[in-house]
Amino acid sequence: MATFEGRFTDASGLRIAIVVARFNDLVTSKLLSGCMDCLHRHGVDTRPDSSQLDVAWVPGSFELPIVAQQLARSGRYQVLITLGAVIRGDTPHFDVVVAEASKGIATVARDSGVPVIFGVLTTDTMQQALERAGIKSNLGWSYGLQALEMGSLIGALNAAD
Ligand code: INI
Repeated sequence: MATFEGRFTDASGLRIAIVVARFNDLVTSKLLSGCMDCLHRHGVDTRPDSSQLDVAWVPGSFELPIVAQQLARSGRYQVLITLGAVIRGDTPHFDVVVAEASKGIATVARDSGVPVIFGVLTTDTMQQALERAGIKSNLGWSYGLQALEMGSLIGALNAAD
């Protein structure tokens, strides 16, 4: 019997890309800093000249999948993280953006075999989003952990093939 699990240590072999939406930047920039803090504390080189970590900015969550797709196809990364914040407010646009972002991100992961962490907050209000991006907890930290786990897990599965 083989048991496969991801690791949270020895992240030196992982190359990671983060795709961040500028829309609701007040929230997404906090998710990004929480995520980078987590990666840094687990041994990932997060310095500006790092060859282990790249960051790409897109206009909104709707654009996350196309950029994630290009990064996944490049073959340079073992795991991708997408960060966005879609806030319902009064707009029906919410449902369209959330549906396209979530379907698109899942499709990129399945088609490429590169795990893509879904770090898109979907909330009714800005207050709820901020609570998840630093006021109470910072889910960016969790997305960083999930990236380490999935990147190393898929690596272990590939090595066993
Ligand atoms: N993009 C978001 O990331 N969050 C939102 O809450 C949002 N709302 O509400 O409209 C949003 N819209 C922009 C969208 O993601 C695209 O960038 C835009 O439609 C251009 O394609």
